[in-house]
Amino acid sequence: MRKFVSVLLIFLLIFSVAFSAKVYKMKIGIGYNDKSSQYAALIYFKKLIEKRSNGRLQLDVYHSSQLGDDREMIEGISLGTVELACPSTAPLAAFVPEYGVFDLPFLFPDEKAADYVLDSVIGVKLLQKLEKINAIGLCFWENGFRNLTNNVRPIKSPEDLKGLKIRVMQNQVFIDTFRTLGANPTPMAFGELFTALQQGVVDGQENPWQTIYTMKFYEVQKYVSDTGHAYSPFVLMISKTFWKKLPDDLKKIIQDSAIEAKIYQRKLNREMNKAAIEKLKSLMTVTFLTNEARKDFQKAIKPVYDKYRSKYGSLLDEILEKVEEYEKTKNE
Ligand code: KDG
Repeated sequence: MRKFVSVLLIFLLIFSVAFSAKVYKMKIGIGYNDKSSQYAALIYFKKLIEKRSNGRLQLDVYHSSQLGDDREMIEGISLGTVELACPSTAPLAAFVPEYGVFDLPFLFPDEKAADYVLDSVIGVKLLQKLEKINAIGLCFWENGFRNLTNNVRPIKSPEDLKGLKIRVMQNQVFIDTFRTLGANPTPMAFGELFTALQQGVVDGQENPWQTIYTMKFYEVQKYVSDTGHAYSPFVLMISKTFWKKLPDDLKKIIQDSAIEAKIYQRKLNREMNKAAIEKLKSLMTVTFLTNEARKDFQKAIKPVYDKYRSKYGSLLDEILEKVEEYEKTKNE
């Protein structure tokens, strides 16, 4: 009898180890390369989840659009063919229109204001809207404030943009903004951008400092201006098809690690942006806008706000109120 019980116990032990050791494999693809803060943070996230789950969670990270661009990654999440994605909010607006609100120019005065809004209930509600595309929104990371590069002339005022062909993300707010400024906006996937700049298909593009540096856009662009005209958040999301299969302890590991990696990513992103400005000074002609020129840009894009005010309605009001609240707390 004793022998039977011990054999049974051994059997149960082997069975439970085998059962609990089920491995959940995930992949994620991004447009940026392996020099970006986004890639570094995904590796940080990968290490956290793999260690905390004792290898039950495994993540493969693909950079440089190897799995496709933001849009394809979002589609992959919907279909359940990729497990994770981290796109900019701009292409996401084609699937969940509310996300287009972040592309309104000069919405946030600085990065901390963006954190204040995105980490508030406004952000939580927006993440919940991703259920519509079969996704669970984990949290917001940062792509950052976007600056304008081109190959024709230094941009010192809105007039300088007239007639320039500028690649923009695939998003109507960006198209309207650049059209309003007199440029010729050309929506294009990120993976095609370097070659388009090199071959002169477009005159310019807009992206954060560290993107201009790490993607080597300075090799094919002469001028950059610190327009900081829009702030792009990244959204870290996971396919609901995959999420439903996960045991609760692994869900918790993913959620907690995503937040920890967010803190790491935002900090690194800001440091890398600062460092990139310094490096770009010797590689391109860098123009810093005067306060007056910045105001001229803000005035020139006013029609874009007027057009989208009714579309984004109370969401835009809520964001603007929150930004005001942030300004007050900042000055206290
Ligand atoms: O990995 C990030 C890219 O896929 C994309 O979001 C970059 O801002 C971007 C752009 O201009 O397309």
